Amino acid sequence: MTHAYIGLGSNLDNPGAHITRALDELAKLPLSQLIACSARYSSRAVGPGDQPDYINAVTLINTELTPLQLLDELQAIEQMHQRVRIEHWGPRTLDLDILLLDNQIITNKRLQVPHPFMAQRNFVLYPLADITPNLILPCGTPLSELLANSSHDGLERLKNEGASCERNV
Ligand code: ROI
Repeated sequence: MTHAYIGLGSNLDNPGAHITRALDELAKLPLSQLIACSARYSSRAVGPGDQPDYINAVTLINTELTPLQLLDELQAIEQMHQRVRIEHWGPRTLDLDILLLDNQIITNKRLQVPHPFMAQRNFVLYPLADITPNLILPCGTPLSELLANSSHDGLERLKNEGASCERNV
């Protein structure tokens, strides 16, 4: 059984609705249980051009899927949201990122864990801290240390509505 933290992001076609649906779909993943959801956040887009703001959240699941099986399942959910990759780091209906899998370090051509950019992204760090404030990353760095060096700029905590989670925070 692996603890998997998954980042959710959307900035197209009613992002809040995509996040709500994705949470329901994550709750139905095979061999897995949804354990906790962060609050939702509105966040200024990181990336090229003038993109709409994102809605971001993080969930924690327990899973018996292998890392690549989990990745396949997440990509299938993204496809159900008509995810189209128009441009690198461009706007998207739904992005599901594997952030952490226990203390595993994975460098595979399809999957890198921990997520390579998570430490620089406030829209990942703050929701993670909602779920597990005392989290230590596989490299030994406490999440609290990353948060202390992370700006709150462009990030707004929203009310958590409609999430299908046993433990909303
Ligand atoms: N920017 C924000 N604010 N939130 C995201 O989820 C997000 N996802 C991305 C890129 C395009 C890097 N920018 C983002 O993949």
